[in-house]
Amino acid sequence: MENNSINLKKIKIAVQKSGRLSEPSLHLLESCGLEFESIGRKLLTPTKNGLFDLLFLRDDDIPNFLTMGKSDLGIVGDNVISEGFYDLIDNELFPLIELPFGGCRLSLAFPKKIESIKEIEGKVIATSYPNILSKELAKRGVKVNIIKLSGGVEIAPVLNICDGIFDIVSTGSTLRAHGLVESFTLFTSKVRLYGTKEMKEKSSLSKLLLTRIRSSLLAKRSRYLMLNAPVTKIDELVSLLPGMESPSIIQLSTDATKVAIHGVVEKEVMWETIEKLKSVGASSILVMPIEKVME
Ligand code: PRT
Ligand code: ZN
Repeated sequence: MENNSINLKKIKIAVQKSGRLSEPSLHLLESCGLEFESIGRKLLTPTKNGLFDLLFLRDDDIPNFLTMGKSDLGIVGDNVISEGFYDLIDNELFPLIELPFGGCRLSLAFPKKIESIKEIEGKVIATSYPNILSKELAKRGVKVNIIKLSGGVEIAPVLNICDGIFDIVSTGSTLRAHGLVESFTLFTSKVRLYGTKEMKEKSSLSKLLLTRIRSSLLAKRSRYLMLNAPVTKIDELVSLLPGMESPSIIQLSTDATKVAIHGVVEKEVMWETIEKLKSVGASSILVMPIEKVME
């Protein structure tokens, strides 16, 4: 993104300084053409084009910087936003784009499997997420005694501090290592680009950046497919390639009974789509990554 427009107001983007979200957040911004010195990571680093400042923060502080107007955009998990800033969602803090990393769930876990959530009534639960826990249990009509811990939650049952815990789970290996069984998932968290009201209402630079981010995510989750096909099967094959705009049909120089079809398919359904294409008569199928989608 070049700074060739003098009317663009500089945007501050907050990313986690060091942790699970740091690298994927920076990769995402780099894939949108933002260049910056990440080595050393000063708290505030301007991008080379001078259009953006990156703020490197603890993830828990990102929402505060947004609400104080010290940052315009921030990459953070729903768990952090919902725990500390629930009332500000869609009011001062706007979820703008869901990102494909850092997703997790918040679950109740106990030394033994518990079958019905009603069985946990009155139990003592340790967690770093007391607000999410009480809100989610209230929805389910269950009351527990909550102990707030800021870390090391999974060892609390062994130390007889509590009956069970409510914590982030990703693969489940941390729970297993501490002899705990995941019993109920109460909250699913996605990492998102959150923004202030001004960003939501699309200042011209944020509009540009948001479009770049969406395009970059689309390119990452898509593949470009090239295949040969009998002329008689064009309609059927095209209907299997719904990605982006309509696929291109190209005449072959040596065989009038066949055409080449080029189209875009989502990575997730690619293998399934290829099998369907083959069964309808596609041949010489090539799959290529997409560097960028320019919109
Ligand atoms: O220093 P700072 O405050 O910035 O970092 P942090 O230590 O608070 O956060 P960090 O880097 O651990 O995580 C940042 C964000 O990543 C979280 O707020 C979540 O939105 C998201 N996320 C995704 C996770 C996990 N997956 C995750 N597995 N955050 C933490 N965990 C921990 C969890 O607490 C537990 O200890 O990993 C363990 C469980 O993992 P599994 O794979 O063993 O189940
Ligand atoms: Zn944190």
